[in-house]
Amino acid sequence: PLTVKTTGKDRVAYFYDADVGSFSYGSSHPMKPHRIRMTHSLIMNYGLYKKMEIYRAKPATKQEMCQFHSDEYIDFLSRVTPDNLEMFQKESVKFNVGDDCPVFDGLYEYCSISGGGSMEGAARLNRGKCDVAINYAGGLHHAKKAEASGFCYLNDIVLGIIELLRYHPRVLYIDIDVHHGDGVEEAFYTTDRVMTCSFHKYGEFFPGTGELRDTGVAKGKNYSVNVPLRDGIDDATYKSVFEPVIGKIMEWYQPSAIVLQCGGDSLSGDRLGCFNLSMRGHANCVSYVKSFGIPTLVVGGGGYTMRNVARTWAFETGLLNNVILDEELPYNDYYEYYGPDYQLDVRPSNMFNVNTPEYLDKVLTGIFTNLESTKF
Ligand code: TV7
Ligand code: CA
Ligand code: ZN
Repeated sequence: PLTVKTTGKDRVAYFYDADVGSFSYGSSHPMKPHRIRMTHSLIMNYGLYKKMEIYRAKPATKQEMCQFHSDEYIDFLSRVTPDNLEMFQKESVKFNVGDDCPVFDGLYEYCSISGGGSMEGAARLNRGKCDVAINYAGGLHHAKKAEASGFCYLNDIVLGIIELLRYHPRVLYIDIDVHHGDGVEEAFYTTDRVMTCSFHKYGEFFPGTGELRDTGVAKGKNYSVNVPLRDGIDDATYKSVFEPVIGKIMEWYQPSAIVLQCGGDSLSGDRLGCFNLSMRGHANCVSYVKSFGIPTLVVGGGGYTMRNVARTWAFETGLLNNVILDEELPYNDYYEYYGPDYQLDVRPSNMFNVNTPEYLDKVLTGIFTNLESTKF
């Protein structure tokens, strides 16, 4: 296999729990934990186990979850089941479980796996045991302190960042999911110890937040960056925004750790998304972040066309290990999902790119003006 430019800081710790793929939000629900198992099968059959250390994290405990979430909310998540749901009517409304965030069998266990991977990944980075930690069961960026939202119950990212803050003075959070990373932004909106930067579709799209002018409050003023985008953004256009914005933030903020949310719903052909990124366009964000050689926690997130999420996360895992995966897919447990071509690539479509150069120029200028007004 081809090898890419290395930074000499390439020890990868990959967190995977074999149980995660069996949880189900319900057959008609677009969120499918099974895609994490599909990703894992591709990763293993490409031979990446020879390059990185593979761990099953200890599931997050109640006490760990409550470093961010409220006791009552976590208590509710640990008690509610599809069978006793009728006894929790009042709580279900209060904590926003329902259609987007259904109560399913094993919900609490699923949350503890997702949270455990991000927390243990962060802890390994803290101890200098690895340079990159990966948890594709994480990335659930909408969960709030005492509320489920947008398929997310436990905010594994916030928990991972809290762990990183024990050793790192400044943590940068980058979010390339097509949706706004509202839960992470909100958790750190008033602090300068975490800078958040989300790229997302904005305008008549869930969750409705993430305007250019939402930049943080009090000590956190200008430490939240939002990059609102329109339908159909392609690889070249995304790169022309992502690299200057992240490059500038790296220069100004100089984080000592990074968390990268790799939501796969910004890919072309996603069931819920509306962007037009190819696998390589999406992965360019991972390469660019990796090029800074700073300890990085990589988490999953959205992604609703399962075969494309698995392809892209496998390819990105290759990149993080300095390997360019072969275009021919290896035989794997879910080979039939990848027909008729059985190739690795996720290709862009001919959809129209509504992001005009004038619009993007306005967005970039706005972001740079905010950053330059900040005294670090
Ligand atoms: C990180 N879009 C999460 C993204 C969360 C998006 C939404 C659905 C949806 C839910 C379903 C379903 C769906 C085809 C799509 C305003 C509503 C409209 C619920 C039906 N099919 C991430 C959340 C978003 C649930 N929610 O960033 C069961 O689409 O737009 C909304 C809210 C009210 C609730 N209804 C949808 O990627 C992981 N939901 C089918 C069955
Ligand atoms: Ca985003
Ligand atoms: Zn999303």
